[in-house]
Amino acid sequence: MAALARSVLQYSARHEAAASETFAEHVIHGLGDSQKWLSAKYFYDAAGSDLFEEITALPEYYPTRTELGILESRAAEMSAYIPLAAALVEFGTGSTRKARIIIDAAPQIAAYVPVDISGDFLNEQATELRKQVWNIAILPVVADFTRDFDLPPQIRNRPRVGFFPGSTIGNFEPQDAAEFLRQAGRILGPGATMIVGVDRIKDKAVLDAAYDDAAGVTAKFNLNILRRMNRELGGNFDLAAFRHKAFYNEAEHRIEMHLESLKDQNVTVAGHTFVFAKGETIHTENSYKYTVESFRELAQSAGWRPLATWTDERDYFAVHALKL
Ligand code: AVJ
Repeated sequence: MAALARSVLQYSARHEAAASETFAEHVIHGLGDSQKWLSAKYFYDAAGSDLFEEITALPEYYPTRTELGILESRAAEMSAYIPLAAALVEFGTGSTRKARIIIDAAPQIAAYVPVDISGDFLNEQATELRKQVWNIAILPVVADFTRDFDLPPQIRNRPRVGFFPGSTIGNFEPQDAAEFLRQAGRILGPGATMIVGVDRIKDKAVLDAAYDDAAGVTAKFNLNILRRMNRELGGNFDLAAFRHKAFYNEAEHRIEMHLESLKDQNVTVAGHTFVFAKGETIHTENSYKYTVESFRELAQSAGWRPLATWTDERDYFAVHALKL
């Protein structure tokens, strides 16, 4: 599966992050580039995951509550696209809350396969869910969902429905998003269905505020990556010497998050010293936004046929159903 391994350019901020890189290798690689950068996947240590949870409740951060609203009000319609005795396979399950809405609206689902890299967290979620939903098989898979993984043998003969909510797909470069969708299709198999949540292009002021909230929670979330490097890689970042910067780049249709150095400084991390000029940034995240049409085109380029799209009344977010 060499081609697959090569194709997995997970969460790359600007370039390709080799799938097999360790955190230390990644930091040396990313901070060594002329535009310093880090992969957004490293935000999610325990503190970062808690901060992201806090973000989802912020008044400015509309995606989570908007998507939940779409799922809650349209799940019955989505259910019509889910085959009898299907297995629902969720790519990167931070929480089972969204899948639960689909499962409750689609009693024909016979199995739920949450896939996540964090085994402890996943098993906790599975145990909780088994207490509430006892008529379906809950089969967690501990794996990096951006890489190739095997589905549990128990669902061998079941029709498959992929689920990728949260606009996590926005963290990929568009060509990597297409490659991810292609790979998801290979994992799910012929005839599969896929339900994907995608944040939409909208007014810049709304987007800017969603990623630079008044309470400063997103700033803390962004700066936490420095704290993580200090703790895990023996770094000496001074968190007060960097500031959170987030803006919608209209030409690229993406939110960019950066950490801007407030002075000329040297920082040592992972045994290497990096020079920062005042005003220089580490590019820490891209969050791509799509129109309904541009996402359908992307999906089509990856071999998926658009079946249906559900949105909210403000046209902020879209949930797409696709068929292989
Ligand atoms: C988890 C990738 C969907 O891009 O909106 C939130 C991450 N970053 N605020 C997003 C995030 C800053 C979030 N995703």
